[in-house]
Amino acid sequence: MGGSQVEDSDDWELTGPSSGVTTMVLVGRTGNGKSATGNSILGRSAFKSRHSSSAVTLTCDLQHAVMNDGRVINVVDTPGLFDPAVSPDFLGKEIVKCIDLAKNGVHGVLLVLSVRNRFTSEEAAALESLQMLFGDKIVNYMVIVFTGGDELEDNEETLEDYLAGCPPELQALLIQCNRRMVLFNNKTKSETEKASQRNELLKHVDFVLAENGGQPYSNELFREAQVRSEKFFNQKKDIDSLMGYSKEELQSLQLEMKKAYAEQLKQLTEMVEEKLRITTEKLEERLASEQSAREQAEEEARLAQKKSDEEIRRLQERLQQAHEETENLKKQMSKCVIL
Ligand SMILES: Nc1nc2c(ncn2[C@@H]2O[C@H](COP(=O)(O)OP(=O)(O)OP(=O)(O)O)[C@@H](O)[C@H]2O)c(=O)[nH]1
Ligand SMILES: [Mg+2]
Repeated sequence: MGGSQVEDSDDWELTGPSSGVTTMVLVGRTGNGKSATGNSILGRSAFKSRHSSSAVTLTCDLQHAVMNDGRVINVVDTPGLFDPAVSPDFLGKEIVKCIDLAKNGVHGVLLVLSVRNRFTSEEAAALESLQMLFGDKIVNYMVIVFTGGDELEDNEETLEDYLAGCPPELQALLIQCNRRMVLFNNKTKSETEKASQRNELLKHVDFVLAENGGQPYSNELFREAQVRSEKFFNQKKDIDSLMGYSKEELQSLQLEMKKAYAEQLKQLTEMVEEKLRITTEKLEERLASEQSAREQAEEEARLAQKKSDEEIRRLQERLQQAHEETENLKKQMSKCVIL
């Protein structure tokens, strides 16, 4: 299925308003293994994943698989959306695309981290942007996927060993997510290992869903996209069932419907861009206030140092003075003894 085409009839069946499927969105820094993880979950090479110094996934894409038990899994792969190099324009459009693909709500947000890369403060900031844009509640749906399970195994390390030395930002994140995490080896050829890591992940996602009253994650952006899509879906059905119209008339109706859809998409993009602008502003404000607090602390430390330097100088002077006085006294005493 060509996952990203909204006009694709297969997509409409799988992401259409009444479908009951599990939708998971992969997020995380470029190169952390999002696409490889998507492929492991789906059990096929659905997304392009390879070693490259530049970003491999350039746009959001939805792919699906039917599990052995009949369960339908949707996976939305994304580029490194909140990477520092991403322009706000691109980010806005890709987020709208992602929302559009997952408009029935998200059952699991899979934050992909790699045990091969250190968790950076940039990654922590990216996560903060995600929370600001979609609301804090999104953390309730988050499961952390650590890729590179094979490399830990080669070093005879467990995930717990690895986490023992991880930065405080990551420790805090793990607590926020109630330690919902799973280690993935995307290189494994073992079918048993593939099934076991996938089942562990799905167990977390099902648990998250149960914890959230069976309701997938949604916010006003998703609701907006859903209302729009339902309207489009119904219009499409109406046009498909029209009788007595010529082929040209039907084509022109379809064209109008698509135009209206594009217009609504534009409105949603504007909504997202506005939210992003506010998010960026808030982050900048916070960074600026942190910077000024840091500068103030540095200034206070500098003054304290200056004060202590002066104190030391004064003490040294007093010591010198006392030393001189003692020497003088000694001299006077020796004169007295001679006399
Ligand atoms: N050894 C090992 N390598 C992995 C694992 N998962 C992913 N990789 C490798 O990591 C590299 C990046 O993987 P991708 O799946 O392309 O990463 P991505 O997050 O989708 O990257 P972008 O699409 O650029 O955002 C590839 O060379 C993968 O083969 C893993 O579990 N073990
Ligand atoms: Mg990718």
